[in-house]
Amino acid sequence: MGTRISRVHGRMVLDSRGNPTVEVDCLTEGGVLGRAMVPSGASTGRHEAVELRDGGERWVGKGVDGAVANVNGAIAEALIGMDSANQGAVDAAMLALDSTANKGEIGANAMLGVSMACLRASVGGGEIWRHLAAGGDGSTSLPVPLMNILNGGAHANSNVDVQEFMVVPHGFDSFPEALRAGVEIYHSLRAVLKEAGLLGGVGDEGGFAPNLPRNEEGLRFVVDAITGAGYAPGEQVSIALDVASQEFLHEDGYHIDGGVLSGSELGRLYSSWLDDYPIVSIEDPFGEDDWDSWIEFTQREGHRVQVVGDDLYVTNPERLAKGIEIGASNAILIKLNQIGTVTETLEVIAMAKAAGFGTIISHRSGETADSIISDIAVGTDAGQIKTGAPARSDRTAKYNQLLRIAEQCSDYAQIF
Ligand code: 2PG
Ligand code: MG
Repeated sequence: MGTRISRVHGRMVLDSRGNPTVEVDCLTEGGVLGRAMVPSGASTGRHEAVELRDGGERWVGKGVDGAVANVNGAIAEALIGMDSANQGAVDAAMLALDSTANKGEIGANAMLGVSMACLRASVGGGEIWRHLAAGGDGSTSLPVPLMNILNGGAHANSNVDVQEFMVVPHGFDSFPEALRAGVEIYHSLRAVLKEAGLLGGVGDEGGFAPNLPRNEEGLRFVVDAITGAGYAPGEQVSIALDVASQEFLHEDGYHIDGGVLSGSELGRLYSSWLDDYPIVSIEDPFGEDDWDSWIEFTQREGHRVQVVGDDLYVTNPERLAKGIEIGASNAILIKLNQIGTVTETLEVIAMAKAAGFGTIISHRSGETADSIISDIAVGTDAGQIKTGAPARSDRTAKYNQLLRIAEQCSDYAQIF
């Protein structure tokens, strides 16, 4: 059987922040090589699966020798001879090697590298997005990109609390046209910030990273950038935020704009932004365990804005089931490395869709040239992708893969 796994080999490579990460080669008996690289977050959720790091002084504590050794040892031993085309069995075999609930022994970075490499190997020279669509309900679409053009929070060395100000080019007939709008707006924002004397460097995801007097100023600049590029805010291009509020949640409340707010007060601040700006999506508006604030806000505003759980759900089926049951949000951010295998990721996507939740396939702030999330977004008909600014190769790799896929699949998701 040509798709049988003949070799699994892990190695350390570097990610976009200059930190070690795991790359895996999966070889089949038919001579096909599947290769994948694992991303890494900065504003990580407490409930994410474990990313195994060596600690100590080498690589500033971020070495992945242990994770690589697990790939080349226990995982390789378990997988050689298995059929790479049976993703479920491959992932189950890896899960069986780890007795913890959070992949703390083998490491989610080790498992995910193998899981993705196996998926690549199993399609041979074919397209991953087609393979995934065939294994699902067959539907595909090019996702609406949530493009992070202004970086703050843990991804920038600035005073801006909100982590991501994104533009959402939804009012277009095709993905390439939508992408062009996002790119033109990115360049327009550069000009707007330069004019204001605020142009400095960029943050981890390629967006500009100015200091601003208040977070709301970020919204104003983004609207100016949209109009400056000649697009209609709200009609053609709207705004999405990732507040990543867990990062500024302390014992006494949410520290934002120099003040301290309760969850209800923070929700009211968002409501006032919704009144004044064309915002279609807010991610992690509240902390990862502040379920009550999530429910209150989603009940009040869920009809007019997408409320997205990232740190809240960490792509975990149990946490998502709870959120669906209590109405904590109406959408989920999907990150493969939060849960650690392709199979579990696909299950969470299916579960979210069945509940009528929006699904956004996402990169991490520490990325690589791997563009598998583009294929996953199309092949699962997720509708949305979040993959940073249209700048820096680690981010543009995803947009460029979507441009390639757009030559074969022309449906642009109609969201918002
Ligand atoms: C997020 C992500 C990606 P990180 O919070 O959504 O933008 O950031 O990878 O640092 O968790
Ligand atoms: Mg987030």
